[in-house]
Amino acid sequence: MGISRRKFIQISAAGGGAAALGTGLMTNMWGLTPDEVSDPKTDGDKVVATFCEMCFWKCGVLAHVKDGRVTKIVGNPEHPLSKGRLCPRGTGGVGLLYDPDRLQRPLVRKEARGEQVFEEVEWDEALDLVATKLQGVIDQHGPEALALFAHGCGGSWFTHLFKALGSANHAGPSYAQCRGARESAFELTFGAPVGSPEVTDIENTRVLTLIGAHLGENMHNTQVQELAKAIEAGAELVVVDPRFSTAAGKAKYWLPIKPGTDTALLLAWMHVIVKEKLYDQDYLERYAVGFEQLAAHLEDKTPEWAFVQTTIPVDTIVETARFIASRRPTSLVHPGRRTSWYGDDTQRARAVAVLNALLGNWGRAGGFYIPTKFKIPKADTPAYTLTPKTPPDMPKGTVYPFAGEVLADGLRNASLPSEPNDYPIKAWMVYGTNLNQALPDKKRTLEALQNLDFMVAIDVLPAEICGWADVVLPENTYLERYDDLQTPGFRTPFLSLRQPVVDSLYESKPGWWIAQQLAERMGVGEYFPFDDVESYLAERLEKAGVSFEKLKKHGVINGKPEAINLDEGLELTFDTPSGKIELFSQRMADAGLPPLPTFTAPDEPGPNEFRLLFGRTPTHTFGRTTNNRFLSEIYDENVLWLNAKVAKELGLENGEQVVMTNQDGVVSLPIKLKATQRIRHDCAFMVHGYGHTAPKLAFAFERGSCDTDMVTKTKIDPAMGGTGLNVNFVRVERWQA
Ligand SMILES: Nc1nc2c(c(=O)[nH]1)N[C@H]1C(S)=C(S)[C@@H](COP(=O)(O)OP(=O)(O)OC[C@H]3O[C@@H](n4cnc5c(=O)[nH]c(N)nc54)[C@H](O)[C@@H]3O)O[C@H]1N2
Ligand SMILES: Nc1nc2c(c(=O)[nH]1)N[C@H]1C(S)=C(S)[C@@H](COP(=O)(O)OP(=O)(O)OC[C@H]3O[C@@H](n4cnc5c(=O)[nH]c(N)nc54)[C@H](O)[C@@H]3O)O[C@H]1N2
Ligand code: SF4
Ligand SMILES: [Mo]
Repeated sequence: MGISRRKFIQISAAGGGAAALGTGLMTNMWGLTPDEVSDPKTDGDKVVATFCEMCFWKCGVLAHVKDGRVTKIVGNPEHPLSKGRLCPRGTGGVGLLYDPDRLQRPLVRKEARGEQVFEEVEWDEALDLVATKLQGVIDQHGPEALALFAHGCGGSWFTHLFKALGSANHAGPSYAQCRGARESAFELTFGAPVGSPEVTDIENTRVLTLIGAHLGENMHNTQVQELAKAIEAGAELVVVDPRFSTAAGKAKYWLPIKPGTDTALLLAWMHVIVKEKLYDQDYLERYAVGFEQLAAHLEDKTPEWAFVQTTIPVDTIVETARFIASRRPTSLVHPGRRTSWYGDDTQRARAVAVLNALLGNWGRAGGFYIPTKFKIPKADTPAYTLTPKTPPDMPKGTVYPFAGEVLADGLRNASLPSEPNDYPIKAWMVYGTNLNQALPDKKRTLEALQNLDFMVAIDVLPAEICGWADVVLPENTYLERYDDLQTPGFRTPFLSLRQPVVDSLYESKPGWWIAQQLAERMGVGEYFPFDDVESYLAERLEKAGVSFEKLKKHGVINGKPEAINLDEGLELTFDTPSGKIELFSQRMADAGLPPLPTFTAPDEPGPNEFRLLFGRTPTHTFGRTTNNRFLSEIYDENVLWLNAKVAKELGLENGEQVVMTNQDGVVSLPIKLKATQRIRHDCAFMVHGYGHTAPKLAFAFERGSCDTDMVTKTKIDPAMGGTGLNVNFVRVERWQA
């Protein structure tokens, strides 16, 4: 029996309301009418170098401007992350700048929270209100009752503000919901995180093993360019994925593993490599500790044992283990990025780290490089004087011994009146993160939102999170503002600048200005001691002896390359307690956790249930671009992948609308079925970021379906508190309108 949409709306907890979100949003001067859209080949009379924020990779771009409008965005050839090329989303930044649904003026809530009825106000009124409300919470409960959720490089202004106010509660979904487990595992093993950009030397590798990391769909520009180069130079791929991904299409081996069993495969690979002595003995003797314990631990992790867990045939396990070892050290097992999968993710990521160590590739060409960084002194701002109190289950605390950052879901949970909290959080500031789609367990997010004393959202679009705010502040898009200087660790040191390409549209304002205005109103103005951001940046650049004018012109300043691996003469050091690579982790043992990578079997789906998996499409970033008309010309709605044979057994046709019901009875928005042989029989797959319920996202509203609706269950990683998201099961049925 199918399930109707009417039923969905009753079940859905999301505030529906068709009420207007500010009247100003109804009319706008930048509708994407054909005569206003430039031919994408139109050169500008002015070209401005800045960097992209369509995702978090920060590629250098050149924006062409004609008659005050951006006509096209291309890659900056001087910028090491883009090398003159962009991914589709980078090119599609114009569609964000001129999105007709953009937030235009500050909004203040008029009716009950979540009803989405707002009134436009002047900036002064909005800022006064935010400052008064946040100060009220501080006065009554202390600064630890404030939480900042932020994602994106403009978030740094608000983190600074929060530190000045004495709150340590800053988190983004990019840790516990994303790469946290990987970072903890690599820290524990090599004494350093993988970081972003990942320190993977893909370009020089000759065997690249991808464990789920779906490069090519996961479109991080530099990595994909390097992958293309490596393949051209003869590199071969081993792709482990329950789904025949784009990368699997280029692979020598595709291993359609049973989801959640990768650690068993990794252990069996290591079993073969150790048994057959295919590892790098010299490297391990010199740089690693714990080999004996590892070898003993691997004794019974045979390919036969792993076959039962993974469904990968014994011969294939042995053959791929030998193949991976055959090209060491130019053999790289990619650490992945979103590792928030099954709740035992630090163990899996440790297995990946230890396998890489056996291949002797850390600090070697074709493996992992040791990043270098451009050093820029900080501006003269006062030291933070308040020592923030921190709840134990959030930052580097006692509950999750290896949590390197605050957990975003931890801050949310500490805001729930229904759960006992030593540190109840009373007010949120949400910058550039749509928590309704980014955090698992939406019901809890909504409960927290409904019970806050105050919530302010700073965004560029009327996303779901804005509908729950008391005040909504419209930020400039990245093409209209300055942000702080960027100096990420990379192969070569570089410094890049974000600067405005065109004037601010509407009444939107840059983040630095919003943070400064709030700081002044809340008595911490001395932390933003500059008239405008240009003088702040000029001060930092002057201290570093870098010309601001030159940086403005080029968008990037490249430093002198330094040695980044052994092959270039670098000496390797490891910031671990032993000073070596820790195959056996005494720190894990001391924390009562398995010191050698350990496999835990995943729960099994029930009859007619499929494990719900999700990922990316090259043309979109999460839910933040799904309202972008330009990018949606290419991909405008997600689909649900289901094995073709299984679909047939269920009587479902390719292309028809279906709905999912998860293990907790939650029903999804309808979604088109993609019946395909490219996925195993026991799982379903969809692209994240669709199924928006914010009515003012006029294009994306109810387009496709939202994976987060189905993620009502998580498994928590005991090492670092990450939320395993791939632990939900769905049934799939025909949708009846
Ligand atoms: N179910 C599920 N959950 C997930 C994931 C998943 O695949 N499935 N992925 C996880 C991962 S890997 C990550 S990293 C996180 C990502 O989580 P988020 O970073 O929260 O991603 P988005 O949901 O796209 O929300 C971004 C918000 O920022 C706004 N925005 C865009 N540009 C700007 C800007 O310049 N300034 C301001 N102020 N706002 C801006 C957008 O309008 C949008 O509201 O989600 C995690 N959560
Ligand atoms: N175009 C685009 N690119 C992006 C992003 C984006 O939004 N859009 N987001 C960026 C960000 S912040 C992140 S974190 C990354 C996320 O990109 P990844 O780190 O690559 O993402 P995941 O969501 O972990 O992986 C999804 C893949 O893992 C497979 N998979 C699922 N379960 C299992 C399993 O149990 N075992 C194995 N072996 N495979 C499995 C899925 O079939 C899918 O192919 O992408 C980045 N790049
Ligand atoms: S990878 Fe694409 S979206 Fe991300 S910063 Fe680079 S060009 Fe922009
Ligand atoms: Mo992520």
